[in-house]
Amino acid sequence: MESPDVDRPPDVDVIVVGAGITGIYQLYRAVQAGFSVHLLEAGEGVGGTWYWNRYPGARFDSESYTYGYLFSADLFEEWRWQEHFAAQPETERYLNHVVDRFDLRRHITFGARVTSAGWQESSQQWRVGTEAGRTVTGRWLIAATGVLSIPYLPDVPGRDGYRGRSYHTGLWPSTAVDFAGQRVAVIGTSSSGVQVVPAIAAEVESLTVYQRTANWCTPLNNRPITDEEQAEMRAGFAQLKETLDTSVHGFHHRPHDRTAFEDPEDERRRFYQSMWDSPGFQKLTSNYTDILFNAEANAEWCRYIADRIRAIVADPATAERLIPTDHRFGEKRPPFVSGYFEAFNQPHVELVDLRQTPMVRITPTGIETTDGHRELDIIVWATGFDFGTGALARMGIRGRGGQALNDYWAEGPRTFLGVATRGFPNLLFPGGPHAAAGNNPRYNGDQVDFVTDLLIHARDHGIGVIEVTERSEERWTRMVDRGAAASSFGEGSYYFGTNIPGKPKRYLLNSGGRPKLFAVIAETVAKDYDAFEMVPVAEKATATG
Ligand code: N01
Repeated sequence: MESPDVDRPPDVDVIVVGAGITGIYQLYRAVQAGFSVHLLEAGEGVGGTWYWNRYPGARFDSESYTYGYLFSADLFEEWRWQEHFAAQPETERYLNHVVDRFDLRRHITFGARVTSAGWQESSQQWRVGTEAGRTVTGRWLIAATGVLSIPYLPDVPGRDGYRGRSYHTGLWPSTAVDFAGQRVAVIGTSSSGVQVVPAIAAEVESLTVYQRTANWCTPLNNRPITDEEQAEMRAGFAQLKETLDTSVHGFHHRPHDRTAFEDPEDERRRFYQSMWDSPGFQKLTSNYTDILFNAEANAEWCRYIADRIRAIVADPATAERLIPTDHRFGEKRPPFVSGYFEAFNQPHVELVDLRQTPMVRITPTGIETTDGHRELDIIVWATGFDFGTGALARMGIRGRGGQALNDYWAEGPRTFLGVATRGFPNLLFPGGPHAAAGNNPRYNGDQVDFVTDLLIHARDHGIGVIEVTERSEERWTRMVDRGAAASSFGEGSYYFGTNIPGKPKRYLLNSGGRPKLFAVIAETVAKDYDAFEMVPVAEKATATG
């Protein structure tokens, strides 16, 4: 993709791709630092995940005030989250507010899906092309394209011949879908599917939930934020920020101080009840400290959850089908629910267990399993995403010598800190693979801060090109791969890419967690970014934008 840019300065210093929570923060930081920036966004609005996943029931399962931005005390002070776990419309409003409050919208082009991105050796800049034919050049390319942005539709026979309406949760239309009086199917029973089911159950004529694997769902325990809590939260902002900036998983929950069997049985039972009643991820972050790694403790907690499911679901056979039997708690990312199990007590809601009666095909009018055919008006695909690398793989990225990123990563991603890869100079991807493992905005924010400081360092030292060293990339990638074996997530988790046919099985998170990220960032900065080879700026290529 070498082009005639040799004598032309880049259009801007920085091209950012993606106006999700990471891209917006990256745009803010880069603009604040004095760079000229152009952000390209495929959607027609800001929000990223919170723009595309506008399906009924979509909401946070991290506490709203720990998920939002912390870079501005004023912003924190003035935005009044309605609920502990905000629903998608509120989050989308919040992100629009941020963009306008900090005057960022003028840097964004919407409806600009990036389909090519080539490193221009001679001019030391990136040349980025969109689906609509627009071209932008920049010294730096920052792909803030997210880990859950490419919806996955399984290749079920007959899928494309279906004549009813069908929607993927991750590509939900901007106009409301009318479910009233419709015969609806939801395929997939993980985080997205279990949010959709109770949200539409009351509206539809019939709801058939196609489950392949039951998940360890526990209550979200969402509720409105009271005035008193609003005031407390504001008064405690500095402390909250300190906690979130340093916490190992990016949550504000206090870790427990005991292993399970330090407590007697009746105490453990009471504790499990308190966990069941606790908000969201506290069931992971504040549970017994050995809950993920002590098989006996994990099994006991699972038995507790199973009993609670049996107590909610009236039909015993349905209850048993909703209880996982093939994985322990925390082996997959656990979903949090509001009224999911209760939905199956309604006579028009039915669970189809695809392990007992596998799906045969989609017909023009419905779904056929080995148990027969069901006529349907709407199919909701809650079947997940091409996690971690999916978006980067679809941007047509080519680095030095025209090498395709997809070829370099054919066996899985190779990164340093989850933000850079060798052979692709001046390309950074905060919030990409080898990154998040917890409350995403906190990790991604750490990476954005590192990336921005790196850009500032380069500018201050007259550096035009940076490229991560082979050694640094190798060390980080090896750390990720070795740590994967000790991760609580099993290889059946999409964190290993195994939900996508043909995708190499590699761990896609940072198995060293946030402490490792902090340590290596600190070491890199202390050593003047020696993890990167740096080449002085060529005089002719200075941004105009
Ligand atoms: O996707 P998933 P998701 N036939 O990959 C099933 C975030 N998120 O969109 O387990 C039938 O977890 C598949 O079955 P199985 C969060 O990080 C957050 O639900 O492979 N079923 C599974 O049930 C989450 O982890 C929130 O057997 C098929 C489902 O589809 C991530 O997004 C809310 C199938 C896919 O589950 C992804 O969650 C929602 C087939 N051929 C999402 N293929 C919050 O609360 C797949 N499935 C913040």
